Amino acid sequence: MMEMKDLRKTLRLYLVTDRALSMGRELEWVVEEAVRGGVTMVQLREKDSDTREFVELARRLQPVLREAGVPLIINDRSDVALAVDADGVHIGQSDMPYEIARRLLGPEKIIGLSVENMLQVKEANSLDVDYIGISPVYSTTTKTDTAPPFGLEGLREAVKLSVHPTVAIGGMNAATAPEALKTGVNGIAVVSAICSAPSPYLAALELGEK
Ligand code: TZP
Ligand code: MG
Repeated sequence: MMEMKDLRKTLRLYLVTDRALSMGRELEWVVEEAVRGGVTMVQLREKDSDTREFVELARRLQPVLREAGVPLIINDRSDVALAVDADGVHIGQSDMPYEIARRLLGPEKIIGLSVENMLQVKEANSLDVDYIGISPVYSTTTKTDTAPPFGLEGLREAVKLSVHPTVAIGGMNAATAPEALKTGVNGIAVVSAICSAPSPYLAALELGEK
Protein backbone atom coordinates (compact mmCIF):
# COMPACT_ATOMS: atom_id res chain seq x y z
CA MET A 1 0.00 0.00 0.00
CA MET A 2 0.97 3.62 -0.46
CA GLU A 3 1.94 5.46 2.70
CA MET A 4 -0.28 8.41 1.92
CA LYS A 5 -3.16 9.01 -0.34
CA ASP A 6 -2.20 12.42 -1.64
CA LEU A 7 -2.06 11.40 -5.24
CA ARG A 8 -1.06 14.74 -6.75
CA LYS A 9 2.32 13.44 -7.87
CA THR A 10 1.22 9.88 -8.52
CA LEU A 11 -1.33 11.05 -11.10
CA ARG A 12 1.33 12.69 -13.25
CA LEU A 13 1.35 10.04 -15.98
CA TYR A 14 -1.53 7.59 -15.68
CA LEU A 15 -1.68 4.71 -18.15
CA VAL A 16 -5.16 3.35 -18.85
CA THR A 17 -4.85 0.02 -20.63
CA ASP A 18 -6.65 -1.09 -23.76
CA ARG A 19 -5.63 -4.44 -25.18
CA ALA A 20 -7.51 -3.86 -28.44
CA LEU A 21 -5.39 -0.76 -29.07
CA SER A 22 -2.10 -2.44 -28.18
CA MET A 23 -1.25 -3.54 -31.72
CA GLY A 24 -1.30 -7.25 -30.90
CA ARG A 25 1.31 -6.91 -28.17
CA GLU A 26 0.93 -8.54 -24.77
CA LEU A 27 -0.62 -6.39 -22.08
CA GLU A 28 2.19 -7.24 -19.64
CA TRP A 29 4.80 -6.11 -22.14
CA VAL A 30 3.03 -2.81 -22.85
CA VAL A 31 2.66 -2.10 -19.14
CA GLU A 32 6.23 -3.12 -18.33
CA GLU A 33 7.62 -0.89 -21.07
CA ALA A 34 5.42 2.00 -20.00
CA VAL A 35 6.51 1.60 -16.39
CA ARG A 36 10.13 1.55 -17.49
CA GLY A 37 9.36 4.80 -19.34
CA GLY A 38 8.01 6.38 -16.18
CA VAL A 39 4.24 5.96 -15.87
CA THR A 40 3.21 6.71 -12.30
CA MET A 41 -0.11 4.86 -12.08
CA VAL A 42 -1.82 2.12 -14.12
CA GLN A 43 -5.51 1.41 -14.59
CA LEU A 44 -6.49 -2.00 -15.89
CA ARG A 45 -9.49 -1.30 -18.10
CA GLU A 46 -11.14 -4.42 -19.49
CA LYS A 47 -14.46 -3.82 -21.15
CA ASP A 48 -14.85 -7.19 -22.88
CA SER A 49 -13.11 -9.79 -20.76
CA ASP A 50 -14.94 -12.07 -18.38
CA THR A 51 -14.34 -11.96 -14.65
CA ARG A 52 -11.79 -14.75 -14.54
CA GLU A 53 -9.68 -13.21 -17.28
CA PHE A 54 -9.91 -9.80 -15.60
CA VAL A 55 -8.62 -11.27 -12.32
CA GLU A 56 -5.83 -13.15 -14.09
CA LEU A 57 -4.68 -10.09 -16.03
CA ALA A 58 -4.57 -8.05 -12.83
CA ARG A 59 -2.53 -10.74 -11.11
CA ARG A 60 -0.09 -10.85 -13.99
CA LEU A 61 0.52 -7.11 -13.79
CA GLN A 62 1.02 -7.00 -10.03
CA PRO A 63 4.64 -8.21 -9.70
CA VAL A 64 5.99 -5.56 -12.07
CA LEU A 65 3.84 -2.78 -10.63
CA ARG A 66 4.61 -3.66 -7.01
CA GLU A 67 8.30 -3.82 -7.76
CA ALA A 68 8.12 -0.37 -9.36
CA GLY A 69 5.89 1.09 -6.64
CA VAL A 70 3.25 1.96 -9.24
CA PRO A 71 -0.36 1.63 -7.99
CA LEU A 72 -2.73 -0.69 -9.85
CA ILE A 73 -6.25 0.64 -10.22
CA ILE A 74 -9.09 -1.55 -11.52
CA ASN A 75 -11.65 0.02 -13.84
CA ASP A 76 -15.21 -0.18 -12.58
CA ARG A 77 -15.06 -3.57 -10.79
CA SER A 78 -14.76 -3.27 -7.01
CA ASP A 79 -15.09 -7.04 -6.71
CA VAL A 80 -12.06 -7.58 -8.95
CA ALA A 81 -10.10 -4.92 -7.04
CA LEU A 82 -10.89 -6.70 -3.76
CA ALA A 83 -10.20 -10.15 -5.18
CA VAL A 84 -6.64 -9.25 -6.21
CA ASP A 85 -6.02 -6.69 -3.44
CA ALA A 86 -5.40 -3.95 -6.02
CA ASP A 87 -4.60 -0.43 -4.86
CA GLY A 88 -7.97 0.90 -5.87
CA VAL A 89 -10.79 1.25 -8.30
CA HIS A 90 -11.86 3.84 -10.87
CA ILE A 91 -15.57 4.41 -11.27
CA GLY A 92 -17.68 6.36 -13.72
CA GLN A 93 -20.99 8.10 -13.27
CA SER A 94 -23.02 5.01 -14.15
CA ASP A 95 -20.89 2.51 -12.23
CA MET A 96 -21.25 1.50 -8.58
CA PRO A 97 -22.17 4.62 -6.54
CA TYR A 98 -19.12 6.06 -4.78
CA GLU A 99 -20.40 5.53 -1.23
CA ILE A 100 -21.00 1.84 -1.85
CA ALA A 101 -17.61 1.36 -3.52
CA ARG A 102 -16.01 3.04 -0.49
CA ARG A 103 -17.92 0.85 1.91
CA LEU A 104 -16.77 -2.25 0.02
CA LEU A 105 -13.13 -1.19 -0.38
CA GLY A 106 -12.57 0.51 2.95
CA PRO A 107 -10.83 3.79 3.75
CA GLU A 108 -7.33 2.84 2.58
CA LYS A 109 -7.99 2.02 -1.06
CA ILE A 110 -7.78 4.60 -3.80
CA ILE A 111 -11.08 5.49 -5.43
CA GLY A 112 -11.13 7.69 -8.52
CA LEU A 113 -14.28 9.07 -10.08
CA SER A 114 -14.86 10.29 -13.63
CA VAL A 115 -16.64 13.62 -13.91
CA GLU A 116 -18.18 14.72 -17.19
CA ASN A 117 -19.40 18.24 -16.45
CA MET A 118 -19.04 21.08 -13.94
CA LEU A 119 -22.00 19.95 -11.84
CA GLN A 120 -20.34 16.58 -11.34
CA VAL A 121 -17.07 18.30 -10.37
CA LYS A 122 -19.02 20.16 -7.71
CA GLU A 123 -20.84 17.04 -6.54
CA ALA A 124 -17.52 15.21 -6.25
CA ASN A 125 -16.32 17.94 -3.88
CA SER A 126 -18.68 16.61 -1.24
CA LEU A 127 -17.32 13.05 -1.57
CA ASP A 128 -14.00 11.92 -0.15
CA VAL A 129 -12.83 10.49 -3.50
CA ASP A 130 -9.05 10.33 -3.90
CA TYR A 131 -9.01 11.94 -7.34
CA ILE A 132 -11.31 12.89 -10.18
CA GLY A 133 -10.80 12.13 -13.85
CA ILE A 134 -11.90 15.07 -15.98
CA SER A 135 -13.45 13.32 -18.94
CA PRO A 136 -13.04 13.90 -21.79
CA VAL A 137 -10.81 16.92 -22.34
CA TYR A 138 -10.90 16.31 -26.10
CA SER A 139 -13.10 13.95 -28.04
CA THR A 140 -11.32 10.72 -28.84
CA THR A 141 -11.94 7.65 -30.97
CA THR A 142 -10.77 5.47 -28.07
CA LYS A 143 -14.07 6.00 -26.21
CA THR A 144 -17.06 7.14 -28.18
CA ASP A 145 -19.82 7.23 -25.54
CA THR A 146 -18.32 10.28 -23.88
CA ALA A 147 -19.96 13.52 -22.78
CA PRO A 148 -19.15 16.74 -24.71
CA PRO A 149 -15.46 17.55 -24.23
CA PHE A 150 -14.33 20.05 -21.58
CA GLY A 151 -11.73 21.64 -23.82
CA LEU A 152 -8.76 23.47 -22.32
CA GLU A 153 -10.81 26.25 -20.73
CA GLY A 154 -13.25 23.76 -19.24
CA LEU A 155 -10.34 21.76 -17.88
CA ARG A 156 -8.86 24.86 -16.26
CA GLU A 157 -12.21 25.72 -14.68
CA ALA A 158 -12.79 22.16 -13.44
CA VAL A 159 -9.33 21.99 -11.88
CA LYS A 160 -9.97 25.29 -10.11
CA LEU A 161 -13.36 24.17 -8.84
CA SER A 162 -12.22 20.77 -7.60
CA VAL A 163 -10.96 20.18 -4.07
CA HIS A 164 -9.49 16.85 -5.18
CA PRO A 165 -6.39 15.83 -7.08
CA THR A 166 -7.21 15.85 -10.78
CA VAL A 167 -6.27 13.98 -13.93
CA ALA A 168 -7.15 14.91 -17.51
CA ILE A 169 -8.32 12.19 -19.90
CA GLY A 170 -9.29 12.12 -23.56
CA GLY A 171 -6.97 13.04 -26.41
CA MET A 172 -3.90 13.41 -24.22
CA ASN A 173 -0.67 12.94 -26.17
CA ALA A 174 2.72 14.56 -26.63
CA ALA A 175 1.15 17.42 -28.58
CA THR A 176 -1.73 18.16 -26.19
CA ALA A 177 -0.11 17.38 -22.82
CA PRO A 178 1.91 20.60 -22.34
CA GLU A 179 -1.12 22.92 -22.59
CA ALA A 180 -3.24 20.58 -20.50
CA LEU A 181 -0.63 20.45 -17.74
CA LYS A 182 -0.42 24.25 -17.70
CA THR A 183 -4.00 24.37 -16.39
CA GLY A 184 -2.74 23.06 -13.06
CA VAL A 185 -4.17 19.56 -13.54
CA ASN A 186 -2.07 17.06 -11.60
CA GLY A 187 -1.64 14.64 -14.44
CA ILE A 188 -2.72 13.16 -17.72
CA ALA A 189 -4.38 9.80 -18.27
CA VAL A 190 -3.45 8.21 -21.54
CA VAL A 191 -4.70 5.26 -23.57
CA SER A 192 -3.72 5.31 -27.25
CA ALA A 193 -0.67 7.57 -26.98
CA ILE A 194 1.04 4.80 -25.01
CA CYS A 195 -0.81 1.55 -25.85
CA SER A 196 -0.63 2.12 -29.62
CA ALA A 197 2.81 3.75 -29.72
CA PRO A 198 5.56 1.89 -31.61
CA SER A 199 7.49 2.04 -28.33
CA PRO A 200 5.34 2.42 -25.21
CA TYR A 201 8.62 2.95 -23.35
CA LEU A 202 9.65 5.96 -25.46
CA ALA A 203 6.09 7.31 -25.52
CA ALA A 204 5.91 7.26 -21.73
CA LEU A 205 9.37 8.76 -21.43
CA GLU A 206 8.42 11.62 -23.75
CA LEU A 207 5.08 12.26 -22.00
CA GLY A 208 6.82 12.33 -18.64
CA GLU A 209 9.07 15.13 -19.84
CA LYS A 210 6.19 17.44 -20.85
N1 TZP B 1 -12.46 8.00 -20.64
C1 TZP B 1 -12.68 9.21 -21.13
S1 TZP B 1 -11.87 9.46 -22.58
C2 TZP B 1 -11.20 7.90 -22.52
C3 TZP B 1 -11.64 7.25 -21.39
C4 TZP B 1 -11.28 5.87 -21.00
C5 TZP B 1 -10.31 7.36 -23.57
C6 TZP B 1 -9.05 8.13 -23.71
O1 TZP B 1 -8.28 7.54 -24.72
P1 TZP B 1 -7.12 8.32 -25.47
O2 TZP B 1 -6.68 7.32 -26.52
O3 TZP B 1 -6.05 8.57 -24.48
O4 TZP B 1 -7.72 9.56 -26.06
MG1 MG C 1 -16.73 2.82 -15.91
